[in-house]
Amino acid sequence: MRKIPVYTHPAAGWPALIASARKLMDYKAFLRGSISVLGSNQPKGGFDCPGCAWPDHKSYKTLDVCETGIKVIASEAMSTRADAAFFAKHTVTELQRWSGYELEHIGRLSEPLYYDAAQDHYVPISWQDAYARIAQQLQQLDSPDEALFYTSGRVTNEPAFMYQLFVRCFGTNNLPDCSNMCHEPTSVMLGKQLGIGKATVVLEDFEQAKLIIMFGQNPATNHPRMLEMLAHAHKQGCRIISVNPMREQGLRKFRNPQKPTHMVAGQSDIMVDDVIQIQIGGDAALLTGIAKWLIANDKMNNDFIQTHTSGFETLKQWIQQQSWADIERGCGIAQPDIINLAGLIADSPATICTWGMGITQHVQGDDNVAMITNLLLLMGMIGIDGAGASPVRGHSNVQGDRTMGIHERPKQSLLDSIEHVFNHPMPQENGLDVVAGAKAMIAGNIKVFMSMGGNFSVAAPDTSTIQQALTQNQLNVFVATKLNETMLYPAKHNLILPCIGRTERLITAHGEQFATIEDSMCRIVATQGHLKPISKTLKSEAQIVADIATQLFGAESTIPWQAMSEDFDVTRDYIAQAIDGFEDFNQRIRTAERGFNLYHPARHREWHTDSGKAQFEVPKYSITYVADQMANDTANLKRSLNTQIITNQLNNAQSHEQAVWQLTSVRSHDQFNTMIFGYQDRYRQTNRRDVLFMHPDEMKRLGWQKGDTVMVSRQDSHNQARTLGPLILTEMDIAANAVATYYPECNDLLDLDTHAPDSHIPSYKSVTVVLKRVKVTDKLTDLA
Ligand SMILES: Nc1nc2c(c(=O)[nH]1)N[C@H]1C(S)=C(S)[C@@H](COP(=O)(O)OP(=O)(O)OC[C@H]3O[C@@H](n4cnc5c(=O)[nH]c(N)nc54)[C@H](O)[C@@H]3O)O[C@H]1N2
Ligand SMILES: Nc1nc2c(c(=O)[nH]1)N[C@H]1C(S)=C(S)[C@@H](COP(=O)(O)OP(=O)(O)OC[C@H]3O[C@@H](n4cnc5c(=O)[nH]c(N)nc54)[C@H](O)[C@@H]3O)O[C@H]1N2
Ligand SMILES: [Mo]
Repeated sequence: MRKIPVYTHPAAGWPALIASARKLMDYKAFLRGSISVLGSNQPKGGFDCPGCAWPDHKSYKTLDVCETGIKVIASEAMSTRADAAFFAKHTVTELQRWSGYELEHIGRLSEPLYYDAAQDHYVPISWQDAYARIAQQLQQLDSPDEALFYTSGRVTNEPAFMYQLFVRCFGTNNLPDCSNMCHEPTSVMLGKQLGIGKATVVLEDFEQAKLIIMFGQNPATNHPRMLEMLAHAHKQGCRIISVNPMREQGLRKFRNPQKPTHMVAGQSDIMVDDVIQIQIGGDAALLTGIAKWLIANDKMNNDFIQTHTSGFETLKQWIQQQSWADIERGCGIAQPDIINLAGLIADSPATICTWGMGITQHVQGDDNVAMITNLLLLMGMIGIDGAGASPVRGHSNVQGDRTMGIHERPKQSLLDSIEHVFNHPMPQENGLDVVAGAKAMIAGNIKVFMSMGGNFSVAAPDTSTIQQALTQNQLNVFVATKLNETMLYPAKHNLILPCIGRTERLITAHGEQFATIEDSMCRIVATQGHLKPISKTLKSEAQIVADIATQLFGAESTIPWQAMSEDFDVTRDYIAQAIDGFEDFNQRIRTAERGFNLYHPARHREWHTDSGKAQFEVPKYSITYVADQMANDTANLKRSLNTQIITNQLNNAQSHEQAVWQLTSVRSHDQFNTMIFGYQDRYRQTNRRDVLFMHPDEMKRLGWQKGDTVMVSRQDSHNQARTLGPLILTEMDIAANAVATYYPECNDLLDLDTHAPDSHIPSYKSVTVVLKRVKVTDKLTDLA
């Protein structure tokens, strides 16, 4: 039997609020008034919470804010500044040794900075000089394709639209963004299969669903506002199943901070009926098993398949060829349990599948999304109330940035439309995404790197190699609110341009501006900050883009860059002309109560696909891909990674398979991506980040104990050994042969060549590793 100390307190509820309060106290000296928190996700004039992309509650009557939101807001709203005095005190080489936590707490960037290599310090520079340097370097390039323009999903629609326009007018589609590391398989596969790469559900569907299956998602930590919806659905009799190698404790029970009675009486709602504790990377195999049973027992929606889909026969044949033995081996779940789940799906009149990074961040990420979509199509679960596909996006405007044209592989129709509206030629060649862009930089083919938010090198695999490559560039430009590691590997010319954040007021010559975002369910809402900007020197992202464009293109430019940055209505009028679905944008955003929904053709069973129908897709990889990989790697590792570590491990293990593990990476409660707020992960009961989660039964099998120190090694795609550690062994109810650690510290273990074929998403959630137990002395000594 599995004995695991479980976190018994409900998610959210008092412990969450106390933790937030403590967080607020930590930040108290820095937090500029509770007004920022109170203003978020509120009916009128508030700002959209930068915490995540989950939609606001439809009533907007309650204060829709959560622990994650409070931390993210506090991080931006702190009044400590990383100003010129701070940078005069610390060299860049010294700052390279600071942890993510330390960098997070130095405060807000407050003036433009230039890297002075002679002194190894960041020093102030005027905005005008900064722009002049940028324009000069961009003009010197042999080709616009030698520049790479990254975007992180915090950027609101209006500046995002201006940024992609600027980049394309400059002449390249090199617009990688954090989506490339996040929901790219979703955008690619839903696009291919349904004709649109976005969720088919709206929030109201969760009230009518009878079955919700959550694949590879941990909402208690990452989308806490989703819990209320789940608890509500559950109360209405909806079954909720989580498919996850981990039994995430935060999902067990939920106490609603919005309900005083709940809190005082100590009541809680149960949220998850069952956890399917799948092998890492086993989702496509599980979904194949489910489909196999549904087809064999004729439980599909034949009318829907007939009328609306294409490719069913091919998929059916492929599914029939998959054996139950392979299915079980591929996902680690026994046939009767798979059939049980298939039975629930067959009986449910309204099923929603939600998914997160546990589905997308694999070599088979595209296949995983395809198999979820196949399942929904088999059952006709798209285009009816209470059912559909619900990818849950991370960054608050990652979906909107894409809609605005931040895309390295833009649709021809988008390019044509922008070209027509601005009467300016657009580059026609596809650009570089994160993986291809990072590789081009490492190969020396990129000379200029510009980053609109984000922490490129730390978020991507091969962190150190990218950081070295950054130092070889001619120019790096960072538009940001906070200092991070990527800015500490300066190019020949290196600039930090501090910008106004989402919580702050944006006042231009045309008065106070509001911006817009698109949530995970295609709703466009307004966002307007309340706080006085941390420094008078800050500029808005839109202003920075406009100024660089003006400097670079000069008076010849026919595009009114400055007018767009000063009056977002002007920008919105252009968006209305250039981007589908934004007709009468200015009027609709003002008159609609809390925004409007973009038209979603697949929701109305209109299929804008190649075949004109919804498309079944056969997976590209074998459903035993991960299991085979582990078996092969055992042999390969023994042969080519002929180190003490591996040989000892293999000799000690009872069988080769037991020596090899599948490693996944997860987020904690006290971080937002690469921004590390603290070291607590309440639901997982740990207060450090250098941990390796493993099941206690597995520790016993190895004769290891919690608290032991381990090194994690793998062989990368160039047969080179990579090692991470020392990490502290920590108990977790996680599948056998699976281990987990925190993102982003593990990203040097991962490489840019291990990614999905179409979407190019890095395999952050599954790599084969071997473990070595060590004793921590001056030099780590082998204990195995
Ligand atoms: N507090 C907080 N909130 C955040 C963020 C944050 O860093 N902190 N980041 C934001 C962003 S950008 C994003 S994209 C979202 C991410 O939100 P999630 O998608 O919830 O992110 P993760 O924590 O990376 O992983 C989710 C789950 O995948 C599971 N998993 C791992 N491997 C597999 C597998 O092979 N199969 C299955 N089925 N499950 C697997 C893990 O156990 C984990 O529970 O959160 C957003 N919200
Ligand atoms: N191993 C592993 N790696 C992963 C993942 C994983 O699960 N495992 N997840 C991946 C995912 S899902 C994502 S989305 C990426 C995240 O990748 P990124 O989006 O690149 O990373 P963030 O940490 O969100 O970026 C934080 C920085 O953004 C800047 N910033 C914050 N707010 C603003 C703003 O309003 N404006 C501007 N201009 N800048 C701002 C600050 O300087 C801050 O340091 O990481 C990916 N990497
Ligand atoms: Mo993300």
